[in-house]
Amino acid sequence: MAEEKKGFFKRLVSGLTKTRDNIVAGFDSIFKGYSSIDDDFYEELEEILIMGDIGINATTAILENLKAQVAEKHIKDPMECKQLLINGIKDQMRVDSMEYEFENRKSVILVIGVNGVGKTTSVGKLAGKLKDQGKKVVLAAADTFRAAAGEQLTQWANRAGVDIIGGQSGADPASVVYDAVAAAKARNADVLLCDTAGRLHNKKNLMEELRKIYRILEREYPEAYLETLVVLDGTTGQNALAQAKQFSEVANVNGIILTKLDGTAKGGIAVAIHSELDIPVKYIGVGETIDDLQKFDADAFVDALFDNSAVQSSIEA
Ligand SMILES: Nc1nc2c(ncn2[C@@H]2O[C@H](COP(=O)(O)OP(=O)(O)OP(=O)(O)O)[C@@H](O)[C@H]2O)c(=O)[nH]1
Ligand SMILES: [Mg+2]
Repeated sequence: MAEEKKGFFKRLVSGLTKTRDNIVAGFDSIFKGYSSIDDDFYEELEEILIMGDIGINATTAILENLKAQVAEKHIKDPMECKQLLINGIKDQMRVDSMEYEFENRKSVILVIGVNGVGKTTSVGKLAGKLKDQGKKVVLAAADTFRAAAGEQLTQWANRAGVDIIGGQSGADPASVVYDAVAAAKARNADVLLCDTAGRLHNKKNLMEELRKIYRILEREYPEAYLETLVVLDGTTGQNALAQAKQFSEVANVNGIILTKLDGTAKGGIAVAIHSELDIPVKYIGVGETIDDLQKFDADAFVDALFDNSAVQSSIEA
């Protein structure tokens, strides 16, 4: 387990190289380049954070927190700000363990998101993780829109070693969920994981479809804890933030799965999403295989994003 975690951190670190290079290069020049902490120093810091896709809200909050600490601790040396800054971001990104309650309860996880962001892949990976924890998992193939969607999810079900319900294209997604609930109950499943279609819905269609699904879940499976996760593609930066916002307007979104953090220069968007929308990033994806999904770990993530020395020591370890 510790080995697996270390391996994942390495992949995260290498995945976020581009993001880190952007931010850290700027950091180094500021923290070393300024001899005193003044307005120019803060302004340059602000610019780097915003350029790193961290977003206006989060940047403002991070800087206010830093300024307060600088005043309180009478800090004079800009170099001392670096660790304060990193720690401040970690604190802001920490996810309460209560946020993973669905992992401990009988639950339904509804996975939504636009086209191609990695919903089906994430459902497959998550199924594998939960199965490894000894849970009985059932998948609902409620993407009935794309012809090959059922087959794609069936492959993931086989990889993860879990059951799958549905998959006939053209069927009503809500009726797939209905059947899947019946199967989950009959098989005494711990987790029912629902993949959904990612076609670009307009808001009205999406709302109607989700409402139908929620109604079935409420009526047929009231004992299950309901978790709605939005999948976002980490390479799309500010666009991902806009999507999260739109989904949060039509559904009660409990968390984010942020995918494709391997190789993106826009990894800072995780901080923006968390701060702007107050929705925690609960899982991150760093690749296409079943092991490439992990719970979000604020310390590991922020180190991978900002801290060259933590990154160095992990690679050497
Ligand atoms: N590099 C990388 N690729 C990923 C990751 N997650 C998903 N992908 C790839 O992204 C592509 C789309 O993934 P899907 O899971 O099919 O996305 P989807 O949201 O289900 O797509 P639709 O059902 O068509 O809306 C696939 O080629 C995946 O292998 C990730 O974390 N890293
Ligand atoms: Mg899909």
